[in-house]
Amino acid sequence: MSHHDERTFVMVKPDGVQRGLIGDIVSRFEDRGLKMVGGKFMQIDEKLAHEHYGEHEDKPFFDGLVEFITSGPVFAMVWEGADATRQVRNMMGETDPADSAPGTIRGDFGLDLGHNVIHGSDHEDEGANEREIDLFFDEDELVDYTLDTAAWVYEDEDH
Ligand code: DAT
Ligand code: MG
Repeated sequence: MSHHDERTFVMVKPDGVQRGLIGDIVSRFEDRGLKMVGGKFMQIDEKLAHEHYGEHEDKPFFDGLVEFITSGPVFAMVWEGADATRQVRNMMGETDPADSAPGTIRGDFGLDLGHNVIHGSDHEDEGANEREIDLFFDEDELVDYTLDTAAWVYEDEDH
């Protein structure tokens, strides 16, 4: 069942927390059949923000992005499942909520590029999922367990 154990890093951003969207967003991933293996309610400090968004440090929006992501609590998570990184990105929609299809998280909950509710590891950036998981979680904060519904989500999973 190794092809069911891809892990990806996901985070409800400060706007999503303030707007009470943690539950809705968690529900979407649960409903999809993904398995939560880590979750942490926390506030990101300047140093972690710079590490997490390092790829954008030369962009004009970087300072505003750091200010926003450190402005209030976030809910950081690790979700596991088949093709998890790409599937989560598909469920998130486009970077700009204004370009995101209805039915996606950003398309349903956002209108503004600077307040786009959720972060998910980039599936086109090889290894970004593992790097971001390592940045936010210690190994002992991730839980290995069997989700009893997996046999109904995956055809080749044993009952
Ligand atoms: P994503 O969050 O979809 O992976 P990204 O990695 O390109 O998008 O950018 C990280 C965040 O930076 C994004 O969620 C919102 C912000 N951002 C991206 N492009 C921006 C822009 N042109 N102006 C303002 N903020 C931007
Ligand atoms: Mg990105």
